[in-house]
Amino acid sequence: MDISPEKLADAYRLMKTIREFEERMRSEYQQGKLPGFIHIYRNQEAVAVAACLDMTNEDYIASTHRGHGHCIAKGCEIEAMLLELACKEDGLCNGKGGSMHIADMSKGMLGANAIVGGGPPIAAGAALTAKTLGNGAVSMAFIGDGASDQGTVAESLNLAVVLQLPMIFMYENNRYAEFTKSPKPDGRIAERAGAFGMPAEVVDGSDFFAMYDACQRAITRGREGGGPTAIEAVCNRYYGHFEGDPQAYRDQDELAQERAVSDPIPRFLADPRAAALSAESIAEIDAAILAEIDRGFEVTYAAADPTPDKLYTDVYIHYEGRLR
Ligand SMILES: Cc1ncc(C[n+]2csc(CCOP(=O)(O)OP(=O)(O)O)c2C)c(N)n1
Ligand SMILES: [Mg+2]
Repeated sequence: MDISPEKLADAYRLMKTIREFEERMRSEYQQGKLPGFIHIYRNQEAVAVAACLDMTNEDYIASTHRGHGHCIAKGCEIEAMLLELACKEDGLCNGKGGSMHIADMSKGMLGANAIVGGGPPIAAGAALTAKTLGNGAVSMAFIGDGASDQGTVAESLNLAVVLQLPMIFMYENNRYAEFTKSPKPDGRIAERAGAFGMPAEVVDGSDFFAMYDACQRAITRGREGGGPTAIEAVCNRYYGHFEGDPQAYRDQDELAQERAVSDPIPRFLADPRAAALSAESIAEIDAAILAEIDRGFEVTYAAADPTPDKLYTDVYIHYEGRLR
């Protein structure tokens, strides 16, 4: 596996940004300062960052309801995201998307999705666009273990194989769907995807380096016309399903044990391949992240809400000159 010092620093910066961004969000949310409903991605950061590190704005991702990490990893700006999550006029989607419908077409981020299993058909459509244009772009769908059983996912697996699409099925098996523990052993999700006729592997989703290696291979295969790939990233859902869920249904000893071994950030820093990052550069990156988040919240709280006359804008798209 090959990773440049710049990419290594980027990987750390992005994982740490997701962590700090969400921890601050939780705290603001608990104080009643942010509206809506949020799902925290903690301990899954290595998946999003490894997945998007080698992507450009021409590549596509379709996210889930647990999408903050996917957005940040794909390059969405922190301030514009915060404005969106607070439903402000200057947010990424003019305050109309919020956490679960945030999108940034300029970054190839096709949207979070409140419909479980809603992302893969969108990502398959984007992969068909890339294949038709022949531009070497790839398209990735993030899919939860719960979502993996949806018919939309099976249809997308089928289409991706039939059409040999440049697509990656990135399963995030955090072993929980809402309040229900997965009845399936790890590996069953990849096995099913593999049965459609694509390479499918199980990877430790808390190990950034293993994830990056698998993603590099899948992305290269897609760019070179090799068709779709599935990756089952096994990870841990650190917090409850949504912010405020006390996880009373989880065995607390098991949860404590899983939390301790599955934090991708200390695991990344303890890996000899991260040795190129000096303590000074880590401290600099950390300080810059906190300053960016502070500034983002300052701007967000001072920003205007959309005015009532905006209620009926952005409802329909007008395909002027294209559809008649
Ligand atoms: C079609 C559909 N069915 C049910 C729901 C309610 N729901 C929201 S999240 C969720 C669980 C999703 O679990 P998983 O795919 O494992 O993702 P995770 O929350 O673990 O990231 C469910 C059932 C929904 N939003 N959409
Ligand atoms: Mg899950």
